[in-house]
Amino acid sequence: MKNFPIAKSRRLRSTPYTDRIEAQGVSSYTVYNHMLLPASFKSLEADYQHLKNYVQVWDVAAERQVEISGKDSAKLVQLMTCRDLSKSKVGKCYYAPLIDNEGLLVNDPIINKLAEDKWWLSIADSDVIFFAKGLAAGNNFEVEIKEPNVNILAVQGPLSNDLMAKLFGEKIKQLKFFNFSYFDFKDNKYFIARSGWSKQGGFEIYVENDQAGQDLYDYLFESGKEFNVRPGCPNLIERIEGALLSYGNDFDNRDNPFEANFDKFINLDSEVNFLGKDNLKKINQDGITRKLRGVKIDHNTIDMYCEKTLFDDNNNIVGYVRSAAYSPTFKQVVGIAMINKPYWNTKDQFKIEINEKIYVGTVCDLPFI
Ligand code: THG
Repeated sequence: MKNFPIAKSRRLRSTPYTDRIEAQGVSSYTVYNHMLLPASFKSLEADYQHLKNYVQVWDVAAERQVEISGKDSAKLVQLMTCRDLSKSKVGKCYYAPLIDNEGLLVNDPIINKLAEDKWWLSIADSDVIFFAKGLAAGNNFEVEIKEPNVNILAVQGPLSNDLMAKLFGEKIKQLKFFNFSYFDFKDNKYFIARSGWSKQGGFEIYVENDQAGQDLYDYLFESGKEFNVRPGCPNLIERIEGALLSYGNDFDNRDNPFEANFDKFINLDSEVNFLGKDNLKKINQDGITRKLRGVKIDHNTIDMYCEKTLFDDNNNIVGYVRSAAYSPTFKQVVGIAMINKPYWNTKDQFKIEINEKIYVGTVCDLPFI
């Protein structure tokens, strides 16, 4: 597949920060929730090294919010996820797989509990809002469902604490992982969570006012000079090494949550009512026949625009690589693959074709780091 330009239109939404990242030299985008999501600046590898050593500001407005509020909002949110939210607390964020009636994955949002009757589902790339509206209508739930104008700025990397404390005060350092609170900066209040799609630590600022967000963006760069701040984005290499899963890439609506390693977020013994519960119980009893595993391949490049098939020595299908990139840390290609039983054991070997040549790879545990 050659590089191709994508035509601009209203359907392909820009963000309040697009002009800024364009001026700063964004070098590629992906499309996520019908919106531009930057994919690289200098290069995947240069961005990766910088993210692991300094601090980056990310335009992740494409992580859209589905706001569910009203009397039956808790019931609806619980109906959509197999994670037991009955003991959930306001001020906390919950990573939670969304499941359909068949027990298959719909999305893997962070669920933010803003109040007993107000929730933000910070979604991955699928149209959760229609799923939620359909369920609300079918169940006669008293809820309001909308996509509010929220545009997240993520501040990620080992120096993110220092940069954020400089703007929002030392008390932001006390914010715990997957908790959120409100912090002031220049007459504006910001919803800030300690979270983000990297393993380097950081925060996510859920910006509700475009102008305030744009000003904040500029202040982050002005104040961040001493920390070598740069624009960045979710980094393919870093997120594969950390096993941060990507809906549409690593798993989709043809996979169940056991296959995608979501076991610790599946609460089948709880009292709560959620979609697909009986089917998940059956899947759990029968056992799965494939699951997501790490793979290492003895090569220095791989181009991913579709699944890549893995074979054994007799040309039986071992599985499919779903995301992969060259890792400067491991000096080989690392990837996330759906591997069939019985080929899924650590150190099991397979063959893969890349650019018309055959290479050898091995199955390994996730995460890599
Ligand atoms: N932040 C926000 N919204 C998002 C994402 C995000 N929406 C889209 C996408 N990312 C949703 N998917 C994920 C996947 C992984 C994590 C968060 C969102 C994640 N996982 C941690 C881990 O695996 O180490 C912690 C999970 C846990 O144990 O609770 O952070 O990034 N706003």
